[in-house]
Amino acid sequence: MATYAIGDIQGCLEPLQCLLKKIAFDPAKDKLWLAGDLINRGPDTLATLRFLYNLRDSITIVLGNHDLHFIAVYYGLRKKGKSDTLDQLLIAPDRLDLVYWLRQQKLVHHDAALGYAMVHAGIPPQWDLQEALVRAREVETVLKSEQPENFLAGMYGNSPNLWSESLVGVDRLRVITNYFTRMRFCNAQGVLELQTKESADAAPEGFAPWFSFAQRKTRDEKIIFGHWAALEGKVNLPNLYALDTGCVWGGSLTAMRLEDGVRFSCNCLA
Ligand SMILES: [Mn+2]
Repeated sequence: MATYAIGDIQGCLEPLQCLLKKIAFDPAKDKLWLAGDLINRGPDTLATLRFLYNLRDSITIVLGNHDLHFIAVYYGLRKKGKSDTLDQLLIAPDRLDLVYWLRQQKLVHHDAALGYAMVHAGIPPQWDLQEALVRAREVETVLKSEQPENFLAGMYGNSPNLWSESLVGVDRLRVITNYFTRMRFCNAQGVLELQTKESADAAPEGFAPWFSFAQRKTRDEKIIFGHWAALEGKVNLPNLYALDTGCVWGGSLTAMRLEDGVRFSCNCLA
């Protein structure tokens, strides 16, 4: 029995199946952690989501920005983008089950026994793991409620760019969601910079990668994350495991076995 964490799949079913074959994944014994962005941009969004849904009892998911985007489009609260590959999924007869399943998923996962946390983009430097889990729960509660529409409609936007306990309503949920699903660069206080998407050394003036601050409160926690393909799976800092190796851009799909940190990968076609 082993637990494998896999980075951004983005609807790339063939590389996913290649990877599961390579690790000899057995859903009866093994567990799969997915770091979010399961779907969109890639060629097989619907088939990928169905494939994962059928494995759901063995899977732990944190949602990424693309997963949330799909949910918002499904509810008619957001327009499809030019590069979206959501068409088949949006008209699939089983879409209701698939959306419902996605809405039940987390933004931050922590397994104390295994000693790992997982999030799609990152955890801002001013939050310890306990606070991150509490903040994530706020969004998760709304997302799985009977009426997620108000949140989904107001989820988009780059402000506020800093968490404050005094925030209320959708502003509060938006900044939490941006930290966990979109963040790359911020400053030591946690002010977000959401424009820049290049590699870690491309930080805009006054900002740095979220994980780089010496006083980051989760620095002693092992954190698995995806979202940032330009890192190419490398962070070179302790306790950080970047797993987005850019499959949808022609890179590779990566799995890490949590018990020993060994990585496996399959190549992806551009
Ligand atoms: Mn992402």
